[in-house]
Amino acid sequence: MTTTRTFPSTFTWGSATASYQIEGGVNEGGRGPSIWDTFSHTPGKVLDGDTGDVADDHYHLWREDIELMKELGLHSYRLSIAWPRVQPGGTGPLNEEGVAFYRDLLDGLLDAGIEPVVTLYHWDLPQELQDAGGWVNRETAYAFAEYARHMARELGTRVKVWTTLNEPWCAAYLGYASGEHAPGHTDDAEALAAAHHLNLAHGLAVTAIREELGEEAVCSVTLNLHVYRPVDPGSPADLAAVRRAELVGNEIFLGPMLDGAYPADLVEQVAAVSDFSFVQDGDVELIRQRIDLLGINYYSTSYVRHREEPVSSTGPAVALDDVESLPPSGPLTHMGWNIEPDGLYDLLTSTSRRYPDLPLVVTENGAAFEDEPAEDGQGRIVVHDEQRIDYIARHLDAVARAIEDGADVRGYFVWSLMDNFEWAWGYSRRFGIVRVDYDTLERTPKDSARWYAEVIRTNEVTT
Ligand code: GBH
Repeated sequence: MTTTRTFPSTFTWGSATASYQIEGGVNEGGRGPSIWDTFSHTPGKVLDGDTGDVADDHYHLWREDIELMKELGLHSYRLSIAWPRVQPGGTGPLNEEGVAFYRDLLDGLLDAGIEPVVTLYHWDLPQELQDAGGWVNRETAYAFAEYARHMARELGTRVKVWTTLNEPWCAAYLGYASGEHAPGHTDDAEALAAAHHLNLAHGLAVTAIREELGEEAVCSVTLNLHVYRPVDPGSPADLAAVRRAELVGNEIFLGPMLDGAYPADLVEQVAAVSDFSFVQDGDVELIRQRIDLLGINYYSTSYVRHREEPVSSTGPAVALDDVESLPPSGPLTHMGWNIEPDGLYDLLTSTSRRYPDLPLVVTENGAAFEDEPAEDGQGRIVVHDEQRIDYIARHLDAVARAIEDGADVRGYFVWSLMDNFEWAWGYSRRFGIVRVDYDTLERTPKDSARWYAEVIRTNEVTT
């Protein structure tokens, strides 16, 4: 039995990347160092010592990459700007050559009929700002707003959709609590301060963009909202554990950004870690700005339960010593994440019910699998990535069902357009629908790319 679902005629089909993961050219065109340059060059931080020095060399090959997007028929492309490329020190003068790079790239996209969706922060903080404390320092939020203002001024005629931050959860908890990401700190109190200052950065940036561009500008933020499932749905203790996980994982961002307050039970829950004294009077008013779209990145679910004997975590879980996360089970992706399309359905329908006037966009969804490139007999490389097609198809089916059931979902962006630097996993994990050969930098569309082009062309998905 197969099911075919049709998407609304106005649905936006896209794919996504991020600057540090694809650009390379780290010492070119006046770019300054970012925390990911420092981190990836620190032995032991990234698998196999991989760095973003060359990555996909998109800095030089972007014209070819736009051709690929054209062949796919993408409506839209989600990219991020490397802050240290356009403002090397994080404050102070702009680097004209860096700004010109993005101006040319955006013009190339617009000429190809592809609408750019621009993220201002996908984790590559200028190193100089880190030297002054990074996201633990409140000043970083103000620096970010000035950078956003510059970008709005410089690129505002080319960019309609702006995203302030990508996944502040990762920037705060992986950067400052687990240390898996740059800057590699392991201090739970720092992670909470970072989360607040990222929230503040978002609000101040939205204000700055609107001051520059007026109501023309479409402002958004992208969150990796977590779907936590109770191990025993009949257990009140497990349900309470889900709530605690949601507070630290989701509500710490949704609360101030969209509801106008940090939930009281969140503040209470983290009390042993932090007194929240970094929140100043009036901050929440600065953070809570109207946004026009909410970006959601979704990959998998987590199963949690109440833990009688608290265990202190060395991972990203802050103030969750009494919440146990089960190891993922069932078929897993190459990241070790479980595959649960219904999690996306639940997330989209519940978020849309909670914020009925806020359109949603799936700004990332996709999967790493161990692709096995082969020769097609005529010397061409082929990648039969059936598992990736199956993953994306089932998640698109979930998106279509959510829309049928009333969720206001406007678009979907596959992560990722092409294989790239997968953070702490380096080049060992491939998310692309286009293969990148890291010796030759050659791009080869995988079967999933051809399949996705057909989804876009027909505006429907069959599972
Ligand atoms: C996104 O992060 C990033 O925006 C993107 O740059 C990245 O390449 C892509 O996804 C793929 O990783 O840790 O077992 O509890 C997603 C990061 C993935 C972090 C899911 C939390 C929960 C699984 N998130 N993860 S687990």
